[in-house]
Amino acid sequence: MTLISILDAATTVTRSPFFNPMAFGVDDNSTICALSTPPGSGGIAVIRVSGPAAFRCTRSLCPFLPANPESHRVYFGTARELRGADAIDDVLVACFATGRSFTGEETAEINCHGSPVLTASLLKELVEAGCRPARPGEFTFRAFMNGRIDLVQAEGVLSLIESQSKSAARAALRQLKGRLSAELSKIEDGLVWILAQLEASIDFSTEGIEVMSSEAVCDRIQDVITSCDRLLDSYRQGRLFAEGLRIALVGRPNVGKSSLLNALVQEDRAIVTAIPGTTRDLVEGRIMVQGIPVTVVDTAGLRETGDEVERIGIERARQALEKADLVFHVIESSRVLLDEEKADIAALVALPGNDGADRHCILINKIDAADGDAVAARLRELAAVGVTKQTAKIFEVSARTRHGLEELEELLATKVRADVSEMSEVVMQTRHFEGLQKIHSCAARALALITKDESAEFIAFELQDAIRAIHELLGKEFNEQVIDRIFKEFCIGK
Ligand SMILES: Nc1nc2c(ncn2[C@@H]2O[C@H](COP(=O)(O)OP(=O)(O)OP(=O)(O)O)[C@@H](O)[C@H]2O)c(=O)[nH]1
Ligand SMILES: [Mg+2]
Repeated sequence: MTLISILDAATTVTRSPFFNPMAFGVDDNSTICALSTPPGSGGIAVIRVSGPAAFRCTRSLCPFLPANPESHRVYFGTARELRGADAIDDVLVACFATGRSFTGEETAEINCHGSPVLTASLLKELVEAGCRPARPGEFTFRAFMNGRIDLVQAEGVLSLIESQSKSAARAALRQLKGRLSAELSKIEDGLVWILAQLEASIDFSTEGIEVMSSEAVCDRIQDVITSCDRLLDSYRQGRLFAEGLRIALVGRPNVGKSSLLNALVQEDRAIVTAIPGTTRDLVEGRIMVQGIPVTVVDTAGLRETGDEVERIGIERARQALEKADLVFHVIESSRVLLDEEKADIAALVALPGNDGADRHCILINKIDAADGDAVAARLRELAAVGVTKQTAKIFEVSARTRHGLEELEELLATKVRADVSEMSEVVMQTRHFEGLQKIHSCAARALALITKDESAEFIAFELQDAIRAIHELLGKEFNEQVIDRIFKEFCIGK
């Protein structure tokens, strides 16, 4: 392999020759239109028109638009029906010239009053004028196809629309602005540089010239691995930004789970009674902790039961326990722990690593109605099955007096606290995480091969694989299934 061929294989933008844009709904000359604001009534609504005939089609119903509208200018006038010229609404039309819009195409945005009747009329007239209704995500898809954004940025658009918190929105906006793409490109540059060194060392080796010491090459591969590690580490935070934290309150009937939910979210979400078995279904409440949404899930009390409804509720409780990022096992301070209660807690808390003490906490509730001896007795019962304040997080709380809740909130704050600085990129999508894992393992294998003094071709093979993974992430390498999956998640009008 020559230097050029190695670099070519690594850096050429590979669009599958079989790629058929039609399969994605791109009949390239069409002009598309859609409502870009949520359907329903509102102050204003925005209809987006994009494609080569965007201005002409819009002018058909907005005759006040000049023949050659200025880019980034807003025109005001009355939109009228094509046939009959009846007035539909007074509108503002913002015009964006080819190459200067989000999609990269000629674009008009019609701002009308936010009534479903008006938007339906305007869209009908636009179709009559020659537009076709846009498919979900098609504006963003066109931006991607026209090279305005890469695939990672397109996913940033989706994350931004879906973000549930300020932190998620901030991270998504950075992704949309290309910060994560830039990080990936930097990794790619590093890999391409290493490939070039490898090739040069093959070419010059017969002449006894060492182009670059293998230590220097190793250092550069190590840099790539470190960058991947940093991004992979940010994924936990990214998931938190995107989805928030889920906490499940579980335990025997009547221990005060519903009361704790209500106390934590400071709202009467769940029914509380002195009758064991009150809660049947999952009841959720939501709070924001340091800008991250935290969902607290109250569950049915765990016990043997012949009641069909309760049995299903308990099954759901077990599923909620599995899915939660954090589990609060609630026990009562003045009641002797049941054997099965102790066994359940001990089995979960003793799980190794993240799934053990990190994920499971014990709340000794109703502390207001208990004396110190009772609490000490509960702690002894827990210690007898290996659960102590050294091996697990144990909190003494009262849903009634709010005793200990501040400590719980502090625990949540530590869980969600950004361990990444404001300025670093955060990986939020599973696709990116998996891609980075692949790049990481290719680089690690390349490093191992260099250390073993293996042939440069083998090393180059691993590095090319890593570069291909970056291309797939950015959408430079066309993977129809991936692209199809991404854009399917979008709503119409985006
Ligand atoms: N003194 C005291 N009583 C409490 C406290 N928390 C809950 N209770 C009482 O305990 C009883 C049961 O409370 P719930 O919150 O319904 O208990 P639960 O665990 O949701 O019960 P199930 O839904 O049946 O599983 C009610 O009478 C509550 O008023 C507390 O911190 N202190
Ligand atoms: Mg309950």
